[in-house]
Amino acid sequence: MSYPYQIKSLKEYQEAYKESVENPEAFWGNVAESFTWKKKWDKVLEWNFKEPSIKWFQGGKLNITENCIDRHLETNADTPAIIWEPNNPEDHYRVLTYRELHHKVMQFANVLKNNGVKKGHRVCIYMGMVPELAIAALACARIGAVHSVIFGGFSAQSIADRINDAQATVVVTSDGSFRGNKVVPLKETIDDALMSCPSVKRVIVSTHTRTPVSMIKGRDCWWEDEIKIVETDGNPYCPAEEMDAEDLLFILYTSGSTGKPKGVVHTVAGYLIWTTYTFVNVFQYQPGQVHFCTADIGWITGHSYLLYGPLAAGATTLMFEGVPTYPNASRLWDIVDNYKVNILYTAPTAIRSLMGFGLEPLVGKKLTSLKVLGTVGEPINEEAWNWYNEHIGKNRCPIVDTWWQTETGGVLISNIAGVTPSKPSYATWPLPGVVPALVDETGKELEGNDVSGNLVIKQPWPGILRTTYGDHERMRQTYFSTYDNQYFTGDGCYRDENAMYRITGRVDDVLNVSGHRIGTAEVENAINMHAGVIESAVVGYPHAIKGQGIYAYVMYNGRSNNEPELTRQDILATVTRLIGPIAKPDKIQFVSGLPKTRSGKIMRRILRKIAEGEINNIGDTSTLLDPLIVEEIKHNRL
Ligand code: 6R9
Repeated sequence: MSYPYQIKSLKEYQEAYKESVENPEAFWGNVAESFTWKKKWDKVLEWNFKEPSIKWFQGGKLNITENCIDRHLETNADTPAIIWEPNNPEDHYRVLTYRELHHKVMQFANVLKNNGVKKGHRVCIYMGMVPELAIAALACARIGAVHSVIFGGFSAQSIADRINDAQATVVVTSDGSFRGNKVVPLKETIDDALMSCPSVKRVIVSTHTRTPVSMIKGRDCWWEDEIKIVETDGNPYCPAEEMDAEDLLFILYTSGSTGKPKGVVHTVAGYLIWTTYTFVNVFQYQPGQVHFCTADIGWITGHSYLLYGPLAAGATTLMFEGVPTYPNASRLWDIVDNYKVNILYTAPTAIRSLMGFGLEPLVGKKLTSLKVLGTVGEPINEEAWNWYNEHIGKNRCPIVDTWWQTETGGVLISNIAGVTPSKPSYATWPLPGVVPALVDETGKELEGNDVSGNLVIKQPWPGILRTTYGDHERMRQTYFSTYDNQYFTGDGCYRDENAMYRITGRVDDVLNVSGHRIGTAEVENAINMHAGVIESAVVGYPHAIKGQGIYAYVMYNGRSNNEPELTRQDILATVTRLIGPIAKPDKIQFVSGLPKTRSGKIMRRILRKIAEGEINNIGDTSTLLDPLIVEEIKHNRL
């Protein structure tokens, strides 16, 4: 595999950048030539951010699995595509070559077909980090079904919301998954979810933990049995469905500042090209290297840089089932040494948590195979950046700080490993095709350098979301209505004297807890569902390991009001039941009222300051209905 579009020098970056923004059609048309098409496109790009309507490579026909698998068979069939490291280091690892992956994907694609899945149908995948998850997603793409992967930590209620929104007809799951010393009963959670999901006709269950599960006749079947059926059919071949460039590839739900999570939609050609282009460039991937992205496929980082980007580039991608601290804090370093990992891509929260164990877990670890380190998901503080650089990269591996979002499909702003300069806590410069700008509250563009504002993007790049599933107006409202003709990221940002970008965090009501996006409104709605809760307000506060913690102010007058600790536990259980453990508040403060304006709006600014501990710097409270409540809240602050 060669990558003619791989940028090799600062000069090449500057040239590519200029060409890509001045003449995007010629630039991306040229990049697209390196992919496998069943029919080439008629028009590279057509767009307007008003409706919004964004179409890349219209008229083109292709299948992403031919790009991720088939095209590597001729020369790289025996190259490992996926290396799987189990949760328990004593268990057997697995390697799937491109040839084996091809076979397994086609087999499971036939299983999906046998179970009534057709092009355009939505398939929900709820699994742990096992190769079957990758196989299931690719099998959907093979036959043109739209996958919606749901992170294994979400509750039955969250799953049901997502399944119903997408009207999925089939669910693929496992009996359970292993995470550290826990067994997560996935099928049981699916059973609970499906009590309110009439669209689901079939559940395909793979065996992994051998956790006892209920199997409902007519609805549930075993993955292994279904594979046997297609094996005895004798013909494992499954042709790759011919897809339009703009056909749906997948839906991935993500949190916003209002309402329920929305289904971000990515389409086949633009997503393929963006993830591959950014993977090969940002990490400077070289054929034969082993790429280790620690993200779960349940999040966008796993979709783009564990699955699609690396496979399209013919890379070897390492998939790890467990967690960085099990059985001990040396685990990631053992994996790096065992498989001679060349690229390690992880989140600042993982780095900070491992930093907390000191240098002992690094004793005897070589880490000499590492060439490039990456971070993603949240701002990285300088201390963590320096530790990563010194103790993991041994001051010889460039660190790429990659800024992007579920909605952007792949990285938008990042240094290019070893090619463009890095700067601790800066994502630095935009990649080719990306035109960022900073605007003030009124939408006025802030020109020049050394300025801070809200980050917007002025032109489409191939990986931009196309819609929010089933509700296009919501896409317009959320991303294209705040500022005219610009994609609004929701992030605040500083541009330094060298035009390098430093992302400072969300400016909307979205929290980023351990690199996971959580809407404050979602958490509030869950807390308010708890019997006895009158009202609540949720804000973020700085947390040494998670980046942000969740601080909830709760008005409660239910039963056992005199047992606050029990009530706290009950509220946590309610949030876990409705969303999942990742949304549990770190702190719950009971209050007798919330600071509100005369028009009834909660003054979050004040609550945020108190949660951050800035109690002497609250600002103006004169517009409050009841300024005294602020004194009470300050006084009882946790
Ligand atoms: C890929 C991913 C998106 C939000 C984004 C921003 C934050 C991501 C970052 C970063 C600072 C980075 N974010 N990468 N902040 N530096 N390198 O994480 O997608 O889950 O949708 O989150 O994460 O706030 O807006 P997603």
